[in-house]
Amino acid sequence: IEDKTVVITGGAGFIGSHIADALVSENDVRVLDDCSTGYQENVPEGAELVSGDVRDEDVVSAAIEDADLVFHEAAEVSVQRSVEQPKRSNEVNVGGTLNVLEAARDADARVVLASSCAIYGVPDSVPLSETERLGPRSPYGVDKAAIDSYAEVYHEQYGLETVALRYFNAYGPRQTAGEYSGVISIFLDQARRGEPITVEGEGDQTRDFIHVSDVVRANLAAATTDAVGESYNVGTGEETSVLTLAETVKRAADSDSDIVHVEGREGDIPRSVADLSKSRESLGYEPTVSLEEGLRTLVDE
Ligand code: UD2
Repeated sequence: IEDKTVVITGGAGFIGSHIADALVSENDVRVLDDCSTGYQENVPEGAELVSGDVRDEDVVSAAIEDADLVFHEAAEVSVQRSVEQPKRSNEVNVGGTLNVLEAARDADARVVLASSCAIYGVPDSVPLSETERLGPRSPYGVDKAAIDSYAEVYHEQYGLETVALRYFNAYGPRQTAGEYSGVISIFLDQARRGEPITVEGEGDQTRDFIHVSDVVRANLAAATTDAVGESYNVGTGEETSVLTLAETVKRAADSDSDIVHVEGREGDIPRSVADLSKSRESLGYEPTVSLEEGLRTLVDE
């Protein structure tokens, strides 16, 4: 991808800033971010930062007006916060996406959107293929199911080139450890401080942990594929239990932390792992970073 005008919403955040890194040297990159959870320092040199909220239609349309390609990563990503404030979550996640899709229609730009495996909810079986029945269990999941469908409908109705990427559990540099953050950044933080690693419940719940560099690879493939108007799983196909994760993080960080069990989450998803057949076939996507390797490089940061 070169000589394009690229807009990355959420480009000061975790995943968006890594996409910006990958594109900034060969393209005009503009980041739209309100820096509510992102950081200005994450935006690479050479990229333009437009401060603004995706809920603001005028800001979004001005940012996308001359774009060839949009990566829409801006979102309220916390499942827990969506449970506390479902309306706010909808306004950011669904309303914000509609602003992006409308602006992209006007600009005739391709849109690659961040969907989520949260749209599957509690699956009948794993691995999860894209044809699995959707059954979101949180307002966040409902938001992502809606935007995943909007992407398809905008292609069918308006001929917009859209690709929805259903991210599994992403991790890597710049994922912040906090109350609302992903389990890997929390465990790593605990391991480094020598504090107890808090496994919620038995720890037999599973996830498909994908390194952010592989998420970026999937985005770059989605930006050029002919197979638009489609949704694709973006994971590794490897299923890891939370307890195994705790042990692996402890080992990778060479930590003395105890692994303790705390109360499990109500309505937690018991198993999650991606079937990558469709992504391999149509996007030519292939994950490259194993969990062990990804954790090791994260520890060395
Ligand atoms: C993640 C994403 C969410 C969505 C979803 C898709 C985050 C913060 N959330 O939700 O945006 O895309 O995936 O399914 O990235 N856990 C512990 N101890 C802790 C923290 C978590 O045991 O201190 C467990 C937790 O109970 C759960 C698992 O780790 O079983 C993963 O939790 P998470 O919050 O990282 O991610 P998830 O899958 O709920």
